[in-house]
Amino acid sequence: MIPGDLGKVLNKPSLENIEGLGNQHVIDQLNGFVRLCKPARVTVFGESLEDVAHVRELALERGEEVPLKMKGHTIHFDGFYDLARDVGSTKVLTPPEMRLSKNINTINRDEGLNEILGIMDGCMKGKEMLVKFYSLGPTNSRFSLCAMQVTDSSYVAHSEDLLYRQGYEQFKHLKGGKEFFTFLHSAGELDDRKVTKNTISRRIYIDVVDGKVYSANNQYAGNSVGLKKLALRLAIYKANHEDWLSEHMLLMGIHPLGKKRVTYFAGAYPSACGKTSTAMIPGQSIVGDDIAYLKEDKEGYCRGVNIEQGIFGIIQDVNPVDDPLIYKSLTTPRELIFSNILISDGIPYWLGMGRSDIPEKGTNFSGEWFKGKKDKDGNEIPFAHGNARYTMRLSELENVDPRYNDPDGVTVEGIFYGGRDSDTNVPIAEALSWEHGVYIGATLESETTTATIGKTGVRRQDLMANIDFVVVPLSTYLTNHIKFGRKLTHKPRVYATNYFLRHEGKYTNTKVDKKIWVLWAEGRVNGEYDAIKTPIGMIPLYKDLKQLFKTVFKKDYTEEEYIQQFSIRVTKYLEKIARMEQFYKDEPNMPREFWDILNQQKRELQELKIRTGKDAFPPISFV
Ligand code: OXD
Ligand code: MN
Repeated sequence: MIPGDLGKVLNKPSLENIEGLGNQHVIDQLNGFVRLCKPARVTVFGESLEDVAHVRELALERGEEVPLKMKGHTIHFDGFYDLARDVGSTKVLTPPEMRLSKNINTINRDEGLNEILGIMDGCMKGKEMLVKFYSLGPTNSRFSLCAMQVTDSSYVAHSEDLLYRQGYEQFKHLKGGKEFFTFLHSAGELDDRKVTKNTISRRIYIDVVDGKVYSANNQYAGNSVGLKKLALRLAIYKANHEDWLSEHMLLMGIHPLGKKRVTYFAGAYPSACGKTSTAMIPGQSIVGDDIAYLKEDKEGYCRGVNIEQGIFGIIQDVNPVDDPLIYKSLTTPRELIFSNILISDGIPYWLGMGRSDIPEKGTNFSGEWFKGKKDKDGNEIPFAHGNARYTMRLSELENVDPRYNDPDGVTVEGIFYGGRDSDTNVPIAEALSWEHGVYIGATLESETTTATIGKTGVRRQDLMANIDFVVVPLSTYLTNHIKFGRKLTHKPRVYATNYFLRHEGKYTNTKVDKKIWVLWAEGRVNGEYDAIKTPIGMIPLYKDLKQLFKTVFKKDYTEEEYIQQFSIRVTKYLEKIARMEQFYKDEPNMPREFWDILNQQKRELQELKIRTGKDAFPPISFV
């Protein structure tokens, strides 16, 4: 018998599940949520196959997802004003004594709680509250954390069943303890299309003190799915108060041609800047494409786990040439959810899919769509959205790494940092030290994309591709990074990558060239290539890239291409340094190493410029 309001709205299996957990903290929280949200009933799920199948059935029954022609495929629409992460409405609840950096969105904790509890009061009237338990990371692993999701959206619960490992049994291992994260979500009032009506009251409030996130009036997974970007924020807070890293990073195995070894890399790229496509480079294996926890092991190596077991991927440009493996998975029967693309006759169509027979009408994120349909500002609505997505399990992919579920994770020997940078960074450069690697991450910049609400193409600072998620002062976060690497006896090498460099408006590389840069980095980690030392890092020798292009793509890589791509754009780097000085100048307690490296790089680049009067230097100048 469960006392309180919860007891009145549970059916028998739910009662058994809640009693089976033996966790009074869970019961207390749920009692509070029931009082607040006032659902008509509450279903508490275990982790049996029937329970998992039931969530998907609910999503179909309620029309939150609609089946497509292909077996297992469904479509979900988020609504016209709910198509990306809403950074503006996402705030950290800060008690009076807590100071965060000025670029982090905050709200006084009492005020914020008052507001969100007001918004969520009665938000589930007449609806069913779903309660699910997950593991962030492989189960039975020292990396992993427990998470409870409470939501009225069966789409959210279904997405989480695809993206995360079930954690009901793991919750039992807490033995009644309160070491878990909680996510309370409500899609709010829905219209006939099952999309959220009151996006104006969309709020995502993060209570780092209490390990809880409240998310209301939204469905787009970056705002609604607690275990994704909401848990990333809570984990960053936790990691920075302990001694590990919670990062917006892929994990992948790199397999050099003709050799038996595999070397694991992590990589941070802002949303829609090549993270998934790096993890999916043909011939390599994917451990994860979005979020990793990194910890030191007993031998002083860095080990990483993917906290997810699925992909919530951007579908634009997934086509047989650029992303053959994902394309195959999206066009064959399996359980997957499409969102915000065009559906016509039960068939999905998305931007850049490589088909020329796109229908002139169908259903998309704007409702019934026809070619030429305009939004209220008179702009033509494309047939699919640029941030449209697919959600599926990693196990559906042919190239999933055999260790993706390993509770000990993989040994991370290299880290990539890359942004959407049209004019400064070379395609790949190796950091001169761990501290320089942290500097590279700290100075990552990128142009905004459709993954967040707002104008696209605006250059902004995005340290470690994590700027939207860092909920501790930036200086604390960077100091934690420096300390983390310092204590490792086997430090990963760090690489700056740039897939977006342009010359006279045109990209200097093709999309597939990233394979060469990652193979070069893998070779460096294994002592195979020499490199040229420059003030911004170690860059490849022409002969090694020429040979890699030849063996991998049977392509002649010319010296002109090399010089164009790997010249050090001194003036541009100096401009970037000035932007960084501006960005970090008011940040108290920055690690001394950051300013030392910045000043040294600035001195060396200025000297070069003054001595020669040139804007850019070909690699040969540094030999
Ligand atoms: C994502 C994001 O969806 O970072 O992964 O926005
Ligand atoms: Mn992401």
